[in-house]
Amino acid sequence: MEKHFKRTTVTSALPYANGPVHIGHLAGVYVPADIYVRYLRAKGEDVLFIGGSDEHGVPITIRAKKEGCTPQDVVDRYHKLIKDSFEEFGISFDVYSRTTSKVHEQTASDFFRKLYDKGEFIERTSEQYYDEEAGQFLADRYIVGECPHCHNLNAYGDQCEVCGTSLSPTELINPHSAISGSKPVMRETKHWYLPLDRHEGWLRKWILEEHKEWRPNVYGQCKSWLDLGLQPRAVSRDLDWGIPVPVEGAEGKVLYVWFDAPIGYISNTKELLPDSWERWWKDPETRLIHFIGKDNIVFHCIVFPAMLKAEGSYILPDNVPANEFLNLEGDKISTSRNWAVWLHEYLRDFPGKQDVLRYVLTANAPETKDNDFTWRDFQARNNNELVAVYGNFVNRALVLSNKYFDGKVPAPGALEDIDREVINELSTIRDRVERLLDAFKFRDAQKEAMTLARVGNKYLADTEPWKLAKTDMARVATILNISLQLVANLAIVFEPFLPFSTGKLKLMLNLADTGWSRLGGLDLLPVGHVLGEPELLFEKIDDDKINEQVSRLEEIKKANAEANYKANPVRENVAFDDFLKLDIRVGTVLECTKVPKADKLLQFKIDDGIATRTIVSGIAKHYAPEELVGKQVCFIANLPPRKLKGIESAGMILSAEDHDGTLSVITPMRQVKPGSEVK
Ligand code: B3M
Ligand code: ZN
Repeated sequence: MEKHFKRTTVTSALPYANGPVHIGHLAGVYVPADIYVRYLRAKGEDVLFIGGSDEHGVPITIRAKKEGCTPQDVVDRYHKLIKDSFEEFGISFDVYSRTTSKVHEQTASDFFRKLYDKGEFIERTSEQYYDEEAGQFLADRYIVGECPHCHNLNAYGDQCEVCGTSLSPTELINPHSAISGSKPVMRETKHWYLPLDRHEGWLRKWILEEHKEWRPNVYGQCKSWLDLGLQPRAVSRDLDWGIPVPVEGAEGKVLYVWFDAPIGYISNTKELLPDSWERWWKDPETRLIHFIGKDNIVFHCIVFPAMLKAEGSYILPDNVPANEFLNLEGDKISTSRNWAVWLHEYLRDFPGKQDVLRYVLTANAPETKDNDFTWRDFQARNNNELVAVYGNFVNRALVLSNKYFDGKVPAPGALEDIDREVINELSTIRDRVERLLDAFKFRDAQKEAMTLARVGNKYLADTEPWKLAKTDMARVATILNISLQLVANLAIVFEPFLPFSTGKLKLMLNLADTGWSRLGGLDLLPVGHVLGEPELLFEKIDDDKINEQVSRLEEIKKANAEANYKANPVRENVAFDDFLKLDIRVGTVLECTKVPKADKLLQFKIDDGIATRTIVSGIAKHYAPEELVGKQVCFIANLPPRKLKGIESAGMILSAEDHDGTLSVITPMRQVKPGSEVK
């Protein structure tokens, strides 16, 4: 049975305040969240939309160091930029605050303290690298050294990007600090851990049994985490940027950014509603929904719920509609490679066209799989859908009403079949769109709305009222009355998706109130109602504008390719005989599975022509194991075997590494016999 809720708390991921936001953020999190919230508000439901900037974490401190300013300077700058971008795109937060706010520091600190007092943490002492020159402990990523496997001199403390092996900093040969360059020393340090293993039982039941309705990507990710077994997670760090751990003897330690950030949702609610915030977080009749991207699933579905449960007085999320990623012109969006469409730049190049981007991003929403944004598609959707269908219909209905009825809504007469078809279509629109929005299927919901505009456009094209004007004014009145009612319905159904154009349309219709419940009605505009001035709702985008964007991206691509070559210059020549020493062969993948407790490793069983060979490879982030079964791969057959996570690996699978670090397994162009040599 459907549970009844009194109100809904909607959160959207708090973006890191160390860079501007781009179309990927908008498509994956903020536009869908905003559509949902606007829809609930239009229905008259009680809803709160919480946003804010995530202002802690190591990357912010690194950025500050690089720029020679303080972390506070960095977050001040980007918090403002991000907040402005959201406002300009109509993301209708009830509150947009930040994790450096006083309220948040207090809230997060109290939250930690409560869990600490309840005995919900465990304490562990471990040895970690310490940079004596910089006077700080080093996060794994900030230790560099020689890879013990392939001898790349610039391997990171968590991974060698050349051979793909997961590392821990203690495995590096000749480690040094990426901050000062000095040789770090080992120091003991104590941290607090959230023992997720203790929570595994109820999490399994709650997610795997009680939330089967979650999106398959979300449910699947949770299941695979749970099946691997949960481990305690450190919730503190040795760092001088963040919220101090509120416990004696914790000097120099702060809350881990992923501990304090989700509490930010609560703090920001508190900041907005100091007296009634608890209702939005603790009342079982409140429904909590987290909008996030797929890289945040584990934190919102496992870690944060465990924190809330441990605290004891909070509700848990009812749904976490996480999206996959949006690519740009076929490539992964990347801040460091400047491969992105930044929101502030879009607005500079396409002023006033916020809705066009909202529309295109929803039409291509990465709801079930990664999706692609291309400028050609952007142009086509604007010109062929918004302008040619929606805009055209609205314009014709209004201009004709002006021309024949002096800008007043005419009275309808007897209905014909073609009218009834349109009215039928209208009578089911509300149901269809609601069903989709309630299921977080924004892309299909918007498609339904556009279908209604198509129906209107076709209706006018088929009935041709401009031809009837000389002979049958009563018929023209009926057609235009129905058309105008359709236009008014479009103003309701598109409001969550296209708020700016809807505002404009309402002015043109002189329509003040549009509750969602009136959607589907034929009486939105009473007979005799005086319409406003018609204007163009959308305008065509010409080739020049698009070509500019495409060539900008081409230049960035070229610059990135050059930079990549510079960073990875072709190595010095080797003797041909040395090359011949390498025995590279083709094998067929018989089995492929994840290696437990190693998020980067896959274990292969490979038919190498004479036997079945086990190879472990660090490509788990790039492939799902089932994708590789049955495929042919190339591997080095004569490397000495080595143990990885206790598994003996006999060889190395070859992959190509893209500029962004994405790995692609090398495979022969035609099927060959397993064991064939590569030369
Ligand atoms: N700042 C990560 C991200 O922007 C992180 C989200 C926090 S949500 C509480 O993807
Ligand atoms: Zn290596």
